[in-house]
Amino acid sequence: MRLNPLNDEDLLRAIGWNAHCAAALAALVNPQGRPARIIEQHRGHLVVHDGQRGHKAKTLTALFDRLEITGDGLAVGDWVLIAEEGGSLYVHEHLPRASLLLRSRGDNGVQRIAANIDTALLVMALDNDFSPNRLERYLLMVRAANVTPVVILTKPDRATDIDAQRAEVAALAGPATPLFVLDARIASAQQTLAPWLAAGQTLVLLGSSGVGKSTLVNSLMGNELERTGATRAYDDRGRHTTTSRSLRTLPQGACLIDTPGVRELKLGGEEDVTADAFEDIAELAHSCRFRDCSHGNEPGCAVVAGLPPERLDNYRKLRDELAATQKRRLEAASVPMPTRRSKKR
Ligand SMILES: Nc1nc2c(ncn2[C@@H]2O[C@H](COP(=O)(O)OP(=O)(O)OP(=O)(O)O)[C@@H](O)[C@H]2O)c(=O)[nH]1
Ligand SMILES: [Mg+2]
Ligand SMILES: [Zn+2]
Repeated sequence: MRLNPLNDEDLLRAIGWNAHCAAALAALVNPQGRPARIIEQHRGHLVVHDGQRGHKAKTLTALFDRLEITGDGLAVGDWVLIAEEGGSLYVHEHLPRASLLLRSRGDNGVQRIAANIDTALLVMALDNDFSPNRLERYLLMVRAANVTPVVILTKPDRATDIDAQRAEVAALAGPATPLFVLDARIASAQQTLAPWLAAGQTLVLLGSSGVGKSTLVNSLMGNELERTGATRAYDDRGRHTTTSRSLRTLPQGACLIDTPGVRELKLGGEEDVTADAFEDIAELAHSCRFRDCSHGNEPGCAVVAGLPPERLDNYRKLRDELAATQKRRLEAASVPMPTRRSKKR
């Protein structure tokens, strides 16, 4: 499909269009409409951006149904094709994604956090928010989606022991994962994160409420665009100031998605605990006596013998949670769709 000259690739690049998008578009058999990106998602409508400006749009029923059947749905960051119909703008097509971040919701469903993400900025504060176990979950989720994690530890001015906390996180995240300690309120965050902020890149901010995600957006924008909120004095917990996900373009060229703080991150079910977070277990497991050792009560288990007890606990917890999530998702997928007749009975 030829792109509309008023909506050419240069304009789209400003909202993250890249070679993957172009290939996805070229692969469509009979594309209807012009490319745009979902930058906000509301109850009754979407906001899509075509490279020039944002528009309110609705999803065409046919597309909605098609996605529903496959258990999919649209997410902020998705690329779509839009076209007018009867005076309103509709999303007609959904382009295949390069990546999708997922988490489990309480009701057995999954929440699509954001799509077509290159880098996830995992933000954790060095105050009472500090929890290496929680960060481990984020790392798992992000790696499962083939998204590059960058860890940002904020509020150094509120830390109990920066060096020890940093070392603990570095050991957990591994040498390949960039790790920064920075005050989200200061402008030098722009220089620190410059390698990830080039045009064509899309980043998402993830972390608890009150850790400074929106503050960081403002520092990167050089502007007070996002609302921020003070944390509770007695426990440093945030007040859930940001309430919806939104994508914006940074002066450096990249797109950044701010998200509301998550109370508790439940794994989406796609993760691989051993490969993506516990390489030390994978390594030790070669020496277990039994090849299918579950690192429980088996004799000769090298993992139980070699791993610090806390790390072993966290591993078992994540592994069991993941198994339960996968089982639930499998069960949900095998429930036949209710037909009209079976509903009446
Ligand atoms: N002391 C200190 N305060 C910070 C730092 N970074 C952010 N803050 C403050 O922390 C509070 C919460 O920041 P927000 O940016 O609203 O946090 P958020 O992660 O967006 O929170 P939600 O939108 O609720 O998910 C604000 O009052 C910020 O000014 C920091 O490095 N040090
Ligand atoms: Mg916020
Ligand atoms: Zn074992």
